[in-house]
Amino acid sequence: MAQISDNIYIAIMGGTGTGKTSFTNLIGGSRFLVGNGLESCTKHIQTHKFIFEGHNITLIDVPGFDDTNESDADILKMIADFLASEYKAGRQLSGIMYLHRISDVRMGGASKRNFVMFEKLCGQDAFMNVAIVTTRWDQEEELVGRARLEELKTKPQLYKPVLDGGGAIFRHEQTRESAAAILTHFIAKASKPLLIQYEMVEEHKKVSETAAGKELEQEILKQVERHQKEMEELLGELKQNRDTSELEELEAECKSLQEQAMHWQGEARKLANSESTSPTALDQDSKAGSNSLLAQTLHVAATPNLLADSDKDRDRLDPNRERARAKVEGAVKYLLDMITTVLYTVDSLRREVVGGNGGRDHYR
Ligand SMILES: Nc1nc2c(ncn2[C@@H]2O[C@H](COP(=O)(O)OP(=O)(O)OP(=O)(O)O)[C@@H](O)[C@H]2O)c(=O)[nH]1
Ligand SMILES: [Mg+2]
Repeated sequence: MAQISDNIYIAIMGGTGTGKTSFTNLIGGSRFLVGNGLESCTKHIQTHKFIFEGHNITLIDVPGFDDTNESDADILKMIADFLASEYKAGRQLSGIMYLHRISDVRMGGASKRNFVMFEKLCGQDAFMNVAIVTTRWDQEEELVGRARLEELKTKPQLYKPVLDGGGAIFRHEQTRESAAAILTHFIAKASKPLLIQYEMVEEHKKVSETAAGKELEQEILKQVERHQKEMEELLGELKQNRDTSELEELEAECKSLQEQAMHWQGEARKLANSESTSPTALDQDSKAGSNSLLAQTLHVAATPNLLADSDKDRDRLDPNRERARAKVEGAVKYLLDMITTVLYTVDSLRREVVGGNGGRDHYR
């Protein structure tokens, strides 16, 4: 019988539905639930230990960031805490797999964002322990798949930096053999801490102060600014053409934007205060029973320094972090103010219609 010689820890990351859990089930014999729809399936980190060619292997199945229903801040906190405690316990990673569906026509939006977060979690020094693993070859024509693989390998905005940093790329055919080749690759590797492990354990940083935390904060700001632009356009249209035929539609759009603003506000707040997940002002407001959209928006916009209130360790923050945080806070507030302005305008237009001017679609 082969001798069990060592403990090897390998994390599996990547977007939802890329086959992370399927990989663990295939090579490790686990029976974890795999997804069968568009919704992400694995919500929590799950580990599976087994013996492979005389080695004690632990595969760590890590949820991705690209699920719209989940909070990225919560996922980051979960991953960061897990990796930090593994590092403290002396369980260092020998490898990190990043799964990618070769059948994906483009790598945009959520996939790109997920990969950027992955890069920030790992840090360049750990790239040599990364393996990009392409899946779903059965769903793509061979030649198309090969051309796409070439693009993934050579484009600087795709996987080139990881490969240049010493990372490997594998083709996983959903067979035991291809999975075994990947594990064998890692067995020979010396373990290496990830950037986030170093930042959290050695540098005692909070999640929001890590490279991944800052990246998420930038992403929140980007999203809020995108919504501000949408709101500006809406406001512009409303001022130019006081069209009363689409008030319902406009209000629905405001509601959707308000929900988005609340989501990002909640994300920023969770990230800023990663020790607790206190409810957003909207949560509190709806619990208070107020159901008017305008009343809710006014209430939340008027809540001062939402992020600052929730931060118990403010003294420890450096001025740059303070500035970045204040910028997100200000951007959310500005967006809420714009929503309020549109809702006021909608309200006054509606009153004019009810007051006797109704029936005409356009009027000044
Ligand atoms: N055709 C095909 N299907 C695959 C392949 N790999 C995984 N799948 C299927 O894709 C679906 C999602 O696979 P999972 O293993 O659950 O993916 P995951 O990355 O764990 O997804 P989340 O837990 O949602 O993040 C399942 O129905 C799998 O059977 C593959 O190479 N080819
Ligand atoms: Mg899964």
